[in-house]
Amino acid sequence: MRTFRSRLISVACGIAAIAMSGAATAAEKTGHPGTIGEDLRYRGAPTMHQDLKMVTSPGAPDITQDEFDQATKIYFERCAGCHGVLRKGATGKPLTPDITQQRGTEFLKVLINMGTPAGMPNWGTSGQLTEQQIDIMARFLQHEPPAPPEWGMKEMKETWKVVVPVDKRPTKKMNKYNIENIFAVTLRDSGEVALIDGDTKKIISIIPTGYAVHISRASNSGRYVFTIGRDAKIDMIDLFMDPPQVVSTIKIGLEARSVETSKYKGYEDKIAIAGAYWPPQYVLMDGATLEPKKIVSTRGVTVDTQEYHPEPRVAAIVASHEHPEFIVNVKETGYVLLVNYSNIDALSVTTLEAARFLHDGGWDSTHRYFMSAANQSDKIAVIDSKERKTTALVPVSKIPHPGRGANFVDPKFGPVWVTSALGNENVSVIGTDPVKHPEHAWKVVREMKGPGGGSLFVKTHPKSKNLWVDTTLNPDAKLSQSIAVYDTTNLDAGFVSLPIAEWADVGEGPKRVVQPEYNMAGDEVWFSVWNGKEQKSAIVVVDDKTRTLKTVIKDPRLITPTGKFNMYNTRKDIY
Ligand code: DHE
Repeated sequence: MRTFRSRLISVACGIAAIAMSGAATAAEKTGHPGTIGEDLRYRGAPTMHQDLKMVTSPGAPDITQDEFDQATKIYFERCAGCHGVLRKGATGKPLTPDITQQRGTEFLKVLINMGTPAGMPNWGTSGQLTEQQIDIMARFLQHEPPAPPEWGMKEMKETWKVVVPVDKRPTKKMNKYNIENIFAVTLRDSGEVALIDGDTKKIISIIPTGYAVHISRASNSGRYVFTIGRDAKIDMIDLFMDPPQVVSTIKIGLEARSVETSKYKGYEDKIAIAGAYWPPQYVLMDGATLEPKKIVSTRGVTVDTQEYHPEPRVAAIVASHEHPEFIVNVKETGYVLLVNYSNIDALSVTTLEAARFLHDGGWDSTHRYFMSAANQSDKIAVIDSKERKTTALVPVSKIPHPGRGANFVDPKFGPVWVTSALGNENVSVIGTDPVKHPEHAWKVVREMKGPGGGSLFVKTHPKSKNLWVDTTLNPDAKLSQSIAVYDTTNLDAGFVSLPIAEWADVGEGPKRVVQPEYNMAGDEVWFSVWNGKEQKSAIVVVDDKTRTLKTVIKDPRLITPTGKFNMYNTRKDIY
């Protein structure tokens, strides 16, 4: 069984091992110029190497089927997150045969073994790949990259299953739970979601889902939860049932991260959408059954250099409140798409220019402006969902990572939205009120010192004066195991750190503290203490007013909890 450490090594293109060794925090230690350890640790590895067909190319050295299988596994686990599935290059350099054949086997072997200051990690000398594996990789890279299979309507239909038809579902809530205050908690490494009753803190049920569910979103009605696995499997859970259970499921590709349902007046829950990393596409589905209706490819040219990109992945998706539209971040091309679902058979898509690589984001407090992180451009794109335009590209400090961000009223600058960052310690506060505070709108009005880089998520609540900032991926265990909290009415005072992992008292392990999430009332905030698969994890619930420990949710079934989604707050876009 894989340990937490080995999993982290693979998700970080392998090189993260260097950063995990303790002191290594800086770019120079990662061997990837411009890429810091915190970022590398976060880069994911596609999981789909098993679906690849062997390709051999003229001019390339021989490779056997067995070597090809080994090489694709290594490539997808360790390299694809940076160099791309099709090796066209992303954070890493392109590795296509026109380049690699010119270099030749011996050159590539040295490169892979030793690494270079120009960007190649030292796979051999760091002990991560054997001499034999390096030889295989050097030969493999001179062949055309094997493309994973496409996933069209036929494949979707074959995996689509309505477990409980709409007319067989209950017409009213059959259980005793306050479903608005249920938390859907990702159990990352067990391929499940835990539904936890926010009132009693008891686990309602553990639901098998896709692999490593990335996010859960609540339907507009609040009745359904949609989860999407890394393996692109969506499960639609009916919270009216007793116990809640999956009523429809579908696999929309081979890799995915985002799912959402329609929220515009008159179209509530009529349409669902999911975005895939592979194939690069999104799909519109029936909101009640997940029946796939329309698949749209995102392959196209980049916003800046205007070059064709073969695999622009679909990142965050939100449902517009201003038009019958989904707002879709396309990562590698740097465009934001406004996908109008009012007539699926004559789909109209507005393409807005933003910047590369679009990743996560969320609404400002009015739910008109979508604030979206272009993480390799160090910018926040402000998308006006009403006027359908890019309002601003706000420069922020290195590698912003807001999750959905956090909104509050700054005593000096009025309504603001906040992001923390993977790449540096700053917490950037951006003015969001162009009407009453036009001089501050779409500008960083405060750059607050945070505890350190490696932050993934921030959170507050309209009823709270606290702004919570995690530092999940910071190599210093003291930081990755604690949370920083600011008083939004006195930001100049700086932050206070709370030892969340210590409060969890779960024993050994990395115990990374990740993703603050409020309950429905906004008076308590939940943190995952994300430990190794074989170690004890927990959820720590903190009283928001007193910032003291309220309770620790512990259960052997809580395996590697990461994202938590309170049904009410997720449904109403409260953060
Ligand atoms: Fe995430 C949100 C992609 C790694 C936990 N993550 C998102 C979103 C995207 C994304 C596109 C926004 C979805 C939306 O709003 O529609 N995440 C990726 C990656 O590509 C990456 C870097 C590597 C990978 O292979 O997945 C990655 N993410 C992670 C993790 O390692 C985390 C910490 C643990 C895990 O479960 O894998 C993680 N990501 C999350 C969470 C959210 C998220 C909890 C939602 C936060 C929220 O409050 O909305």
